[in-house]
Amino acid sequence: MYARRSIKSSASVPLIQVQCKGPNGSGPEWLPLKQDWSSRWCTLPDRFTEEFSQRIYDFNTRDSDVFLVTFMKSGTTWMQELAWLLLNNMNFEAAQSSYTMIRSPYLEKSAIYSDGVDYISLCNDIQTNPRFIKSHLPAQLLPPQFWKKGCKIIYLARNPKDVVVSSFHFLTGLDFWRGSLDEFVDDFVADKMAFTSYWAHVIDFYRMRNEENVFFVTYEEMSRNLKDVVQRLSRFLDCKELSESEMDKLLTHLNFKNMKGRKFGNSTGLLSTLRKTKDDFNFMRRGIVGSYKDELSPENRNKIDKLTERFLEEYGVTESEIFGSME
Ligand code: PPS
Repeated sequence: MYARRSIKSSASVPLIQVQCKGPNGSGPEWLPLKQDWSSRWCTLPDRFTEEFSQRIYDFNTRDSDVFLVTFMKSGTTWMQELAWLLLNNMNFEAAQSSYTMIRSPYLEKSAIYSDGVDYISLCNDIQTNPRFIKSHLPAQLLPPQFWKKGCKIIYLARNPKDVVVSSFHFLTGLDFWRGSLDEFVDDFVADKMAFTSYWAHVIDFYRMRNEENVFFVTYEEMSRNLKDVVQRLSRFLDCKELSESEMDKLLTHLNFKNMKGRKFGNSTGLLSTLRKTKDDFNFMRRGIVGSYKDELSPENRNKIDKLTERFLEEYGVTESEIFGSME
């Protein structure tokens, strides 16, 4: 069902690549997207064993489930906080008394962190509905039931240069990465970073964006007009329309500075219980569009842009069609 191969990378944890061959060897036939899946390898920590893949494959969904799928550092936690509140009747009190990452668990987290918790079982055993589960897995490695049952999926994408900068700081801060930014960019464009290929991850969902159960949105749209995203998402999730004062309260709650300042809005504390973090580590780093402009050298930008051009050419899509202009 799954092929795997080992790769050499500069990451501080061993990585492998996984491909979904499907039960008949021709890829994940349960996905609405029909294409040749033989080029879709996903880089993952080697803790993503055959047995682990099978457990994800067997994961039972419920009709009311909502999943949030993102490539790492795309604004997942921001969207988790927003969608969790919509799905939970705007319960700000609960949102202010536990971490977003606890209220909305991470399906494959046990393959990343070794804190002794079995997160697949944890997701499985949630008693309340709807469950709101996060995953960084690409479409073909997600549980087939997502698709067979038509569960609601929110897909959040962020432009690749900001993803690289944010990932570099995050992985360095958590000691998952010990090299330079130049080496990091090289590994990213060579698909030697966890969850890459970045573009395969994004484009597959972009091409499924008109499926009834898929809500495709970008970090850039959230930054430009969060109110509009809230309204569209609320309709997608069949939530009640927000009054003006509820909307104002929600937008204030989701504001970067406010989230950063709240103990349970900022995951820095929680992450430091999972890994030894560097002294200057802060999960809520800059929270802007275009931080790559003052952090990536022209050479590194060029490498990522070349990857983008090469990849998107085949699909006749441009980066600015997906993310809007970043100039
Ligand atoms: S993770 O670890 O993959 O789940 O990280 P993820 O949550 O996807 O991404 C973290 C980045 O999102 C930024 N962030 C926000 N931006 C704007 N507003 C709000 N409220 C917000 N919350 C989180 C966070 O700062 C990381 O981006 P960078 O560029 O590193 O600041």
